[in-house]
Amino acid sequence: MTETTTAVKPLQFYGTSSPNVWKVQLLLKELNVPFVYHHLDIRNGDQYSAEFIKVNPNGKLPAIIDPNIEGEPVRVFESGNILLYLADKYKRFIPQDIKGRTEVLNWIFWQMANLGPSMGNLYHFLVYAPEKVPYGINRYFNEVRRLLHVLDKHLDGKNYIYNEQYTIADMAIYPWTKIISFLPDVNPVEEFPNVSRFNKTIGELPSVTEFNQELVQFQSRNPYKPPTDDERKWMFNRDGRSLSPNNSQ
Ligand SMILES: N[C@@H](CCC(=O)N[C@@H](CS)C(=O)NCC(=O)O)C(=O)O
Repeated sequence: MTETTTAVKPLQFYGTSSPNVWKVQLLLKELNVPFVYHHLDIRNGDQYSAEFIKVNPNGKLPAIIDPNIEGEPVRVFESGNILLYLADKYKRFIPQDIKGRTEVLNWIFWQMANLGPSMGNLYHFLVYAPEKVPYGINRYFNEVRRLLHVLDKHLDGKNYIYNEQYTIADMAIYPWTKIISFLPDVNPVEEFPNVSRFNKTIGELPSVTEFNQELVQFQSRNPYKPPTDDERKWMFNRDGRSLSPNNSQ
């Protein structure tokens, strides 16, 4: 009798250093599945290469390709969808009952549609905008503050987003609570005690501790530098009419 074994092929994982990518890194650490990481330089237009646009037509990170599926490999983009795809595939970090699953998805959609975009826009107006625009800063600051109060109330008496277990909802939200210290004039521990406790609890999980250590090492090798004028064009001034001329084929 002959025995056939199907070797597991590595996932192709496209990322850069950013909270949306960290979510997937947190899940992959727990799942322990093989993957090949492709670091894209978003300051120089890698996200608009013809090759990457086939993986994510929206030109954003993270994205993955899973070759371990019947037929053609499957592409997955949008960080929340990647978390959901992998959690469903491995039946881990997502409740298997519809009520639990729905509550986890409530918070993933909430993060994807609210906390992530508003924090991203606030960061843009505070750090990247060439001139300080008080209207933009105030608009996003108020919204981020409101959202963090929503989260703080939800986390009252809880360690995790859902049912005292580590799920993909925690993985979606933690990368954003990890960076709330950039908010001006806010003492997170005083104003958002439950969010701060959640941030500490998740940050102390063994896989997350390991992730954070690797991130500190990466950040010390790649310290923040303000983008140059050319880099700003790739990051903020694309109008969707062309791909990257440097990477088009
Ligand atoms: N909703 C998307 C947002 C993805 C996103 O904005 N990614 C950023 C990094 S955090 C990016 O790729 N930026 C490159 C660009 O905007 O050109 C997700 O959650 O995957």
